[in-house]
Amino acid sequence: MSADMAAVEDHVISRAEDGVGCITLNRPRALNALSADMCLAISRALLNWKDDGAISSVLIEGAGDRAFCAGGDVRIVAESGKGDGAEARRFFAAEYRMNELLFRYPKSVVAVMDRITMGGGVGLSAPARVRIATERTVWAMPEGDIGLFPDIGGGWHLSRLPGQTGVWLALTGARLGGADCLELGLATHFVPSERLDEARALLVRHGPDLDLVVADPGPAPVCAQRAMIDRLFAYDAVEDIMAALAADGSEWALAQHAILSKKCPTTLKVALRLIREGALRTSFADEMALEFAIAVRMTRRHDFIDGVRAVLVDKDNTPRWSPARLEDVTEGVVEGIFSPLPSEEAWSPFP
Ligand code: QUE
Repeated sequence: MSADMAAVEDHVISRAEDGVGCITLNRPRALNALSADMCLAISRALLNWKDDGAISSVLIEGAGDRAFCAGGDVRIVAESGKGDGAEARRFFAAEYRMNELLFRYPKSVVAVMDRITMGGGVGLSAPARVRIATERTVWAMPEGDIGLFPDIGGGWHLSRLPGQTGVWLALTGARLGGADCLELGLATHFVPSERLDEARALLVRHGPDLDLVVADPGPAPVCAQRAMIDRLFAYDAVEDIMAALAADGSEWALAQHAILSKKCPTTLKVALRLIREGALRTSFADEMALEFAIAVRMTRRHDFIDGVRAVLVDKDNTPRWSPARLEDVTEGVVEGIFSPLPSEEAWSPFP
């Protein structure tokens, strides 16, 4: 085995433990952010266990004490986007194939959404049958900060959340805690982090029945905002949402307006259209094929290159969006980003 292979294998640990296939994202210094090779390693384990009679369920968790999974290796994707984009395509193809495999996986998958669960981490957890949040969960779709878009099936998952909460989360990048995740259905169970070891032991011995370790997370802050979210984010044009927030004038609405004013304008329009269209879609594989086309376009645009520079490389947090104003993101630009790829470049799921 080459040194490179060993390093990649180390970033994903997979092992069978008493009938449970355990996958650990093991790249804690990068907040367990996914690389193409990590997605391939996870997929290989899932495919091996799919028809293995000795494996009844799969557990996915993150190593270290900071994150389940903070997203994808977007620095490498941005480097690729400056050039021929080949590595960016390899990354998204592998990540979305893994997402789609999880979505239709025939066995129970359990995702432990302890601590940071963002972007790629949402893609790993949202399709899982059992989604465990804790009091340390920090959930978000923050792609508007870097000129990307809420991918990993965001058009599907976010459009199926209650009311307009998916639109609010996609556009503002709002962070949710464990109680909010349970309230919105992003999590199916709330388990105090001190009981995660017990939860793990229960899974191995009894399958995914966690009644003995769940707890009441207390009030979900999002509940107090639901009426405003559902009223002010109900539009089909980002400009209309901005106008509604400004006209409302409440402290909360103006805070959302200020947040949206800093996000990548093209991301905002792409995200809203993706969610409105995603609500009507009937095939998750179709969703991922569209998101792959969008990802190929978005990662070659100036906004993504400069967004990654500003947030993750130089850390000055001042990306220069182009277009800088919502009204200059024309229907034609968005249409081009959404247009299907030529068939020889199109994404396809695992057979
Ligand atoms: C917005 C994002 C991402 C982000 C920060 C944002 C994102 C992402 C990462 C990330 C985090 C840790 C890593 C890494 C990437 O940060 O998508 O490689 O080690 O993947 O404000 O969309």
